[in-house]
Amino acid sequence: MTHTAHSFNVLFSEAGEFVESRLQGIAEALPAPAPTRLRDSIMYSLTAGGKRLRPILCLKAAQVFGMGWERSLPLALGFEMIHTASLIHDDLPAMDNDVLRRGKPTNHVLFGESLAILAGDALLAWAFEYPLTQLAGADVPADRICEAMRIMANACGPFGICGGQVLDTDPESMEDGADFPFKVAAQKTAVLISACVESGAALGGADKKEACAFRAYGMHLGAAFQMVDDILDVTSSAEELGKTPGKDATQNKKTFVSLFGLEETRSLAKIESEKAIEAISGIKGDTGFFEALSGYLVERTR
Ligand code: GRG
Repeated sequence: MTHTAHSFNVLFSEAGEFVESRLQGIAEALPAPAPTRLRDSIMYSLTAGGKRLRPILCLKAAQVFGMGWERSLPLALGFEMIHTASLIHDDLPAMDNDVLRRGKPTNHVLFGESLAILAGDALLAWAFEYPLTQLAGADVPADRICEAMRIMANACGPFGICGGQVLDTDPESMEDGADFPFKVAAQKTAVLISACVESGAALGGADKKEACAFRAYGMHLGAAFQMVDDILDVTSSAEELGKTPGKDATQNKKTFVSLFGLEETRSLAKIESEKAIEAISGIKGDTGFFEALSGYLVERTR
C-alpha cells in the first residue's frame, strides 16, 4: 500500500504513541531491590522523549509477517533501552561531553557520572532480560526468540555500536579516505537500526531470505539516517534538535558533511533511501510503511 505524507505521519504517530504509553508503564517492571536512584536515572532517560524510531521499526517489521504489536512489544522496548543506554554513555564527559539530550539536561548532569554509567550498563542488561522473560511467557516460539536476540546482541557489540563509537571517537582509529564515514555510520548507527527491522521480522515469522532483505533495508536506511544526522548537526538549532548542534566540527569528526559537503550528502542520503526501498521490493507482505519511512527520514528536520 502506498502512503501520502499525511497517512504516513498518522501511522508513525500511532506506533510512537503506543511505544510511549508502554514505556511510561514499564517503571513498574523495575521494582525494589533496584535502588531508587538507579531507577530514577534509568527512567529519566527512557521517558525523556525522542522519536522512538527503533521500537517503531521493530513493531512494524513483525507486523508485516502477521505478529501484532502486543506480542512484539517487549523486543521493541528492548531496542529503545539499548538506544537510550548508548545515548547516556555517548553524552558522558569521556565521550561527547554533552549537556543537552532530547531537549533536557543529560543524565550525568542530573545524576552524576557514576550513576549515568551504571544506568547505561543496567539498561543494556535489562534490554535483554526484559524481552527474554516477556516473550517466553507470551508463548512465542523459542527459535524465533533466539534468532531475534542474537541479532540484537550483535548490534550492541564490537561489530555494532561499540565498534562504531570507537571509530567515531578514538583519534587513533580514524582513517583517511572517502569510505570512512560510511564505515562509521554502518557500525555506529545502521547496525542497530537494521537489527530492529531484521529481528522484528524474524520474531514475526519471516524466513531467512525475508529477514535478510529487511537487514539490507535497515543498513541503507541507517546510512541515510546518519547522513541526515550529520546535515542537521550543521543546519539545525538546539531547540529543533533537542541536542547541541555543531559538535561534529568542534570535535573534528570525519562526517559525511565534512568530507562531501551538504549538497553531496543530501544526494547520498537519497541514494541510500532508494536502495533501502529496493532491498524489500520482493517482500510479499505490506511494506508500504517502510517505503514511506525511507523517504520521510531523508526529509526529517529533527
Ligand atoms: C552502552 C549500548 C551501549 C553502547 C556504548 C556510546 C556507544 C557505545 C554508542 C553510541 C553510538 C551513537 C551515539 C550513535 C548515534 C546514533 C544516532 C544517530 C542517534 C540519534 O538517534 P535519534 O535521532 O535520537 O533517533 P532520538 O532522541 O530521537 O531517539
